[in-house]
Amino acid sequence: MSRPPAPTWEDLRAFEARLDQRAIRRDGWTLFIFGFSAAAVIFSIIAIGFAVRAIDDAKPSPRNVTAGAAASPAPTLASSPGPVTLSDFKVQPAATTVAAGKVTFQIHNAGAVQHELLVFRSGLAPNAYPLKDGDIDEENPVITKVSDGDNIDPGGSQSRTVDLTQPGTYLFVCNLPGHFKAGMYEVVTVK
Ligand SMILES: [Cu+2]
Repeated sequence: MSRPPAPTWEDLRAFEARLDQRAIRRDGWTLFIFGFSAAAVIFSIIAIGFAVRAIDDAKPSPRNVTAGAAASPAPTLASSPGPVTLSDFKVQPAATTVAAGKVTFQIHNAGAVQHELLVFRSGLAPNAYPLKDGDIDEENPVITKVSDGDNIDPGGSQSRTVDLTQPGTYLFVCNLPGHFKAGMYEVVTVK
């Protein structure tokens, strides 16, 4: 039975050195983990950057829009149906879909005979308008006469202010005998 020899100073120093060695290795491992994490974070940032750029490129940005597309912005409604040209036997407004509003425009008779311009508001189709002796029954309550004016001589013009503030369907028509039947009208939609 012999007791193990008491540790000498050398033994203790060697033990301490081993501890130091282990600490150094642990520090190295920590450093490696830290470095790896940092690299992962940097890589993620770069990846996100590329993703954002890919999304940006996919979006229609000004530099991706062709000159032709840029030159044609979203269509806006015309503010007036005029000028309106009357002829034998047509009514031709400059625009058939217009924004609501009170408008003043010129009417020109380019035909060889007298014409007029009447404006009615109604949800009825032109061929469903009430008739009297083959022409539109102007005072019939199912339609609303919005505007009337003097007959216009061939080559003549007239300025007219029409209240188109109420959205709906309007009939621009010449109701001189037989002219409506001859097709002298045009539907104008007010939005
Ligand atoms: Cu006419």
